[in-house]
This record gives sequence, structure tokens and C-alpha cells, in this order.
Amino acid sequence: MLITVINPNTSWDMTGSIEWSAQAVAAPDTVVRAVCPVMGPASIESHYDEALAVPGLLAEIAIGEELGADGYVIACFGDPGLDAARELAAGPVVGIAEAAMHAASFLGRGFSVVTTLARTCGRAWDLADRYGMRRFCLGVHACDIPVLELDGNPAAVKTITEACRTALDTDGSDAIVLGCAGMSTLCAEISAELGVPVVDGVQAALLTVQSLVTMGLRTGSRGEFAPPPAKPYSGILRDFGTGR
Ligand code: 5HY
Repeated sequence: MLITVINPNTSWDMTGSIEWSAQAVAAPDTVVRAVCPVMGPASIESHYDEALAVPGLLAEIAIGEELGADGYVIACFGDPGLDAARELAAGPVVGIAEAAMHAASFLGRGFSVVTTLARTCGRAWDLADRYGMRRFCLGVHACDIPVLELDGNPAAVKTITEACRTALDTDGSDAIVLGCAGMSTLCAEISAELGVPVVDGVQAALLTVQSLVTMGLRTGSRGEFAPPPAKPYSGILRDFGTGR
């Protein structure tokens, strides 16, 4: 099977670490194609960034459909464009926040989320609500490191680890969800240091999509997630017109 893993920001380095994490757990017959858009924000740290990342994300979904992708991961903790992607894709689409929270809910009474900037904590709470995970999500914490300062930053690992330690103590949680795709490669090290499960949303989402495809399952397209109604688009979004 072919799973397209989309980093919705335009940072190639981060896309590479996401690809590494996804490939580490993919089945031998699963091809992982990690991509990022050619247009959009270098990182997603605000509602504005998230809104303007979605067109590039959807363009990558359209390319994936042309390539016959069997499923998709949206590799950004805000799960941007998830519903729109589900209208376009023939196969299942899973966001890393959605997958990580569900995986963490199997690991104890509750989990804590540790994400990047404090301003993105509200989004994590909103997603916990949306996914029915509020009873398991015992806290959302920020390490206050910008997304693009995570890669290749030894000090970042220590800061994130201490934020996780504080979260566990404050929330009384059993597991950690790292709230950024850019933290994907840090999970094992932080888990070993703290002695608790640390969930990597990239791997959780990849394995969820792989399982759904293996079961022959896809998004139901009878109603809300049917393909979008055909209509013209104009201006710089002209090429996004559907039903052309
Ligand atoms: C992410 N931003 O996973 C989110 C993390 C965040 O560019 N990739 C990004 O801070 O919401």
C-alpha cells in the first residue's frame, strides 16, 4: 500500500524527520511517501498559519489521489484541513493529534499533552473535545520552543523533557502525547528518561491508516464527506475548482 504523509508546513528538514519516524513502523509492503507543500507557512503556530496551510495540504491530497495513495496522514498537531481532506481522498485520512490521543487513551487513566507555544494549547483542548478525548486529556502544557527551533537543538530535548516531567506531576497522568510533529524523533529518548509511555502522533497515525487500509476501510462518503459540490473558483485559488 501507499500512504502519503503530509507535513502541512513547508519545512523540508521537518518533513525528513517525519518520514524517518513513519518509515520506522511501516509494514514491509507499505510505501511511505512523505511530502510538504510548495506554498504556505514554514511552520504552523497560529490560527492564521493553520488556515493558510490548508490549500497546500489539499493540493498534496490531490496529487496523492493522482498517484493512487491508499491513505493519508496529516502530520501537524493541529490536524489542519482534516475534514476537507476526507472529502477529497478515496482512502482514510488521520491526523496526528487524533491518532496520538486515541493511542494514549489505551495507556492509563489519562495523558498530558506537551506542545510548542502556549498559544497553541487551546487548539489541543479543542481537538480533545472534538475527538471525545476530554476525559482522558488531563492537561495541555507548552515548552515555549518555536517549531523551527526544535530540530538539531540539544537544549530543546532537555526543555521538553522537563516540561513533560512537570506535566506528569501536575496532572497525575500516565502517559505523554508530544504535541508537534517536529518532536516525533524525541519520543523514545524522553520515554526512557521519564519511564512513561510517550506517544508519537506520526507513528500512531501511520499505523492507524495502515490498519484501516488493511481492513479495507475508508471515510464514509454518503453524506457530509461526499466529494465537494462542483463549482468554479477564482483568483489564486482558481485551480482548486472542483468538478472541472
Ligand atoms: C506541528 N506546527 O506539528 C505543529 C505544532 C504546533 O508546524 N507542525 C507545525 O505547534 O501546533
